[in-house]
Amino acid sequence: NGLLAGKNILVMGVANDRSIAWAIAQSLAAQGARLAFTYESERVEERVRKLADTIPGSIILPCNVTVDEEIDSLVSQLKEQYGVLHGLVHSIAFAKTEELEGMFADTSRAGFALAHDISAYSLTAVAQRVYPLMTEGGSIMTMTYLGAERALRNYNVMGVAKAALEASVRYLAADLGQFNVRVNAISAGPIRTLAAKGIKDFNSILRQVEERAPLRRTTEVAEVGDTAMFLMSHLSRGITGEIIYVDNGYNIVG
Ligand code: 0WD
Repeated sequence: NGLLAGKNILVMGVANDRSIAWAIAQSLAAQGARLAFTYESERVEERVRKLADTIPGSIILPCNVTVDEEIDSLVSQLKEQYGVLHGLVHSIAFAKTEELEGMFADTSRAGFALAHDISAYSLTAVAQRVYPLMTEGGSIMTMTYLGAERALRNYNVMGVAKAALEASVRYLAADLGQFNVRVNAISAGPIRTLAAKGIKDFNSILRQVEERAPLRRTTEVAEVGDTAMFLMSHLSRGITGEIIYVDNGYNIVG
């Protein structure tokens, strides 16, 4: 039962119970989706397994997105277990903390490459391998932030990587539409997670949102989860290549 009954969805990017991917998983599970979670390394395996165990019928598989062979083996296991895949939730990003303060102008070649590899290219690396499993049509989504469009203090190289990610969403949507696969992104307002810890002055960013966002509050993860559920469902069938803001309106006033 539910809007996602009978759908198999891959969720990448759960690190702990505060992760946006975890809130998305809750919303998807509530609508009857069958979920496969990935974990980046043994370091987080136990934590992800414990979380996944709370959602009956879900499975967990390893995948560090910087390694092509790991994505290949993920996809072959999904093919074996599910046959057909209906959705992909990509909620992964990384940059070295030293690149997330001071001037963007100081970004190193290695820091730039790493941030783009994990935060932008990984969407394409996974999408190019999973869309052939989406034989009944599919929905792919990723997570982005306003720093893709505006030069926000301290967001630096991650903003440049998010701009590449958002452009990737449009190009992937253009390519995969012929296979009835949609590709979109959610641009979320700031949420206190592990990844957010890396961003300097995060508290003042939250305060600014509370003061200026039209709805006068910060974004709750469940708001992102429910929009992700909509994007994974038939309800959003006419939407592809879009960046959808779930930020209580902050981007329109900034
Ligand atoms: O305010 C926020 N928290 C916002 C986050 C606002 C708008 C967008 N986002 C985005 C982030 O940029 C990211 O794309 O949402 C996505 C999810 O972020 P999150 O939920 O805030 O952060 P977190 O719980 O840390 O999940 C990101 C995870 C990694 O966690 P850690 O903290 O261990 O790096 O991405 C995963 C990992 O689980 N990840 C990887 N997965 C596979 N392979 C890799 C990798 N190489 N690197 C990081």
